[in-house]
Amino acid sequence: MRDATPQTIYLKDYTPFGFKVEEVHLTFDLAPSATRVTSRIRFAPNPDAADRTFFLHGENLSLISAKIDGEAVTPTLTDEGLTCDVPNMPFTWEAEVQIDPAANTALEGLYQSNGMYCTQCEAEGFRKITYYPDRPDVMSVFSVRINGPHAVLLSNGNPVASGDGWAEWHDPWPKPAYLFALVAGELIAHRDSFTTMEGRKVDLALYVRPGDEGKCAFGMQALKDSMKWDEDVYGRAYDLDVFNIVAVDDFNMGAMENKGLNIFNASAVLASPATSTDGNFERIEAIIAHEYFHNWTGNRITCRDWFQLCLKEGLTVFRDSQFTADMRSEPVKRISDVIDLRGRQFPEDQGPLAHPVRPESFQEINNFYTATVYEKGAEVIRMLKTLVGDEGYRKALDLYFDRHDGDAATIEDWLAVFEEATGRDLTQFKRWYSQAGTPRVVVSERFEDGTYSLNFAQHTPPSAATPDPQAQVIPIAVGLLGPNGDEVLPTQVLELTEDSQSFSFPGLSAKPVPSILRGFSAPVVLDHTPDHAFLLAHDTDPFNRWEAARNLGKASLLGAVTKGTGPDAAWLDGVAGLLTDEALDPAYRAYCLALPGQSQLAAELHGAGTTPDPDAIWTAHEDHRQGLSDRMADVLQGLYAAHQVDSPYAPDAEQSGHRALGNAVLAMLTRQDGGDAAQAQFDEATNMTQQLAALGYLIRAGRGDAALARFEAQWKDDRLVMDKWFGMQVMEAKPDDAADTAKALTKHADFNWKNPNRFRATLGSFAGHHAGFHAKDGSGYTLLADWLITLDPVNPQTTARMCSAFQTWRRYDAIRQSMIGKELERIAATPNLSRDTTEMITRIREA
Ligand code: B3K
Ligand code: ZN
Repeated sequence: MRDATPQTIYLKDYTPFGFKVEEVHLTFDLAPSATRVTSRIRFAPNPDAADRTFFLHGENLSLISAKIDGEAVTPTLTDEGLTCDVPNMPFTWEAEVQIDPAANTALEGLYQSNGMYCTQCEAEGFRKITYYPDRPDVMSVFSVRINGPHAVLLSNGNPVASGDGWAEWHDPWPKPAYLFALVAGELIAHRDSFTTMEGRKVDLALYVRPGDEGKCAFGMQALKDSMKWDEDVYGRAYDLDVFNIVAVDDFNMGAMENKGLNIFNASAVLASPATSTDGNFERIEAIIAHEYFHNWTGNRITCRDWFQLCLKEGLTVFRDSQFTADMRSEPVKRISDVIDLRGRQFPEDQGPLAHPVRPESFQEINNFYTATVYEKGAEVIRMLKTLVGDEGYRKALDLYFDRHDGDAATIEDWLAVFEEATGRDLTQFKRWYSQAGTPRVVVSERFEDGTYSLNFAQHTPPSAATPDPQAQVIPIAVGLLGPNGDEVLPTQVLELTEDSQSFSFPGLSAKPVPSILRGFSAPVVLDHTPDHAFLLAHDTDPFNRWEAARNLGKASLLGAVTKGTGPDAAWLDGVAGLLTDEALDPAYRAYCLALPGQSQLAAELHGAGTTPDPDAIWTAHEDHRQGLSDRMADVLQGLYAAHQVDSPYAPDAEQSGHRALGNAVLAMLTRQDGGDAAQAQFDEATNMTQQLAALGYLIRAGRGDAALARFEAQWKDDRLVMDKWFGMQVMEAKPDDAADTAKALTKHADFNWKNPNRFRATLGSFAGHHAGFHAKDGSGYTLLADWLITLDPVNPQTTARMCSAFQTWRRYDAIRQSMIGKELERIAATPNLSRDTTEMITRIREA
């Protein structure tokens, strides 16, 4: 068995491939269970390579024939590919293979989704299509012919010719195989066009299944906005005559940036006011931008090897966050990114799966498409930009695009352009790429003779990946406020480079209150307890003002869990003040209301040496929500009414801000009126944002049955909306009912567990229900483990990803740890467990 002894691949072992690929011709004869793929590939010896072994990757392929320069050859086949004797000069390799897209449930390689053919090749899926050097540093020009009885036949690049039952495509831009794509099916095109700043007219199309035509307009506009933004902000224009996007129902992740032919999970592109929430619209806009931006950061400049994944992903996430900040609100985007970072990346960095932004080894690369590589990778670039300034960043990026266009590059290449463009030595900064773990920064202060001093001590907890972390370069944005709340020192960026370092601010008439880590200028944990209530009232930095509210809420919740205290008055007063401050952006106010997540509180308790009790945390959360609702009771009706939107629905920042606040207020109102207002909103809702929020509050209030039935009757034929129906019931279940609710849903006729969206909506939501998943009797652990074992042989990628639900297991009490340990053992002992899941479970257990 291929997976019985998984091999570890190391960054340090990189060597170039022995051959260059000059051109690739592929012909596909499509048939659901017997697709024939014929390849004609021109190879030439690579003068830069020492090893001339001719090894082509290939998995699950039936080789029909192979030829070199027209002569039949008999290669040596293994489960992972083939080797063959080849001439020591340029030659043409031809092979015909047969594959079975209909049986491909792993959704990697060429597969079928509702009868349509589509591909997913990143990271190593092309080897399931034909024999090829499937590694990102092998780049070539592809020509593709597709034969099949389908209305739409698509591949990368520009269309060359087509006829009844066939189409030819040519992609002039050399690319690695992971960017290859093919789509065939009975699809409908939603068309538009865009003229680039270079004067190229680009035909744009969004291909969807019949019935989804009405959900295309927003995605298309987002694409055009992204194309324009990349020209305006990064000077990057699009480079083909067409840009196609295809929506697919069965997809392992959000979307994929294949050259000229982006393939999207339907949930990440299809949108309409009646079926999508404001949050869906914002996510769709961001993902479309992300995939489009990859055209330069990922496709034109790709990665030398998969260890360099953050080179394209960190940078592209950073770029899409800049885009969203420009399209919507910068502070709100920053707050939502930091919530996400703390919710997903910090647990990774602080647990058994910790790895550097650029890992040094892996068994299955698909397991490293992580929050660390993506989100921390983006934070690292954000810090770099803060350190070199906007102008230095732009100069470095111009140099990067200029120098590395067409390259398969490395993090060393990336840092070198910054060093050259700005003259800055980034040797120490590079540790952000090589060290795992979240640095903690402890702050102490002193005021003497008009001089205020701040001392910062940094410490990164050691991990298996980084046993001996060294001091990192940490940009800390600081401002000082005077005792009356006025800002006495506007934001300055301090550069922390030592284990411990002090900074002085002379000439002050009174001891100031510091506002530290403004804008969350570095992905660290700040250990500092300033006067949060004062900062909440006066800070000029919107992020830190929100953070102050968050810190008050957190302290109050932790007090409730550990000492049984009720909601803290300073938190209640502070949040009430922000909530009713009509000068503030409603979206921002909605964020100020939100409490830190229950899993984050568990992490805080664990970090402070207390074993977290999930039920106690759940109760504290409930009590705080009730406390705030009681505190605000008199103003809720008025606030709710004030934030209803009368104008026709638009998913823009302004309207969605009002709806976000309106719905947050409705949640509180439901605690006062038992759900009458929520029922009214549900009954009258004309958009999904309001309908879904009301549904959730009705379930929470214990009167959701009728609404759930109506929602199901209304939306049973819309798979994306039904994902919400599945998810909401689990998310809003009481802790004692969550496992039973999820289990009952897995028996529902529409629970198609092979569809990753439906699986995640149900089991993923369950794993995210902190108190439900961690139910005392262990039923949650067993439920998830049962489903992971069921899904693994069908779809290893989605299974492996969801194993991370167990990554925090060492935080909990001995009984829970022992129950989880048994489930992990049971999964690990499953015969023929995939390489993906084996690696994840092994790493989690080794902690
Ligand atoms: N590059 C793809 C992710 C591929 C994941 C492979 N397991 C989507 C993205 O980051 O844009
Ligand atoms: Zn990406």
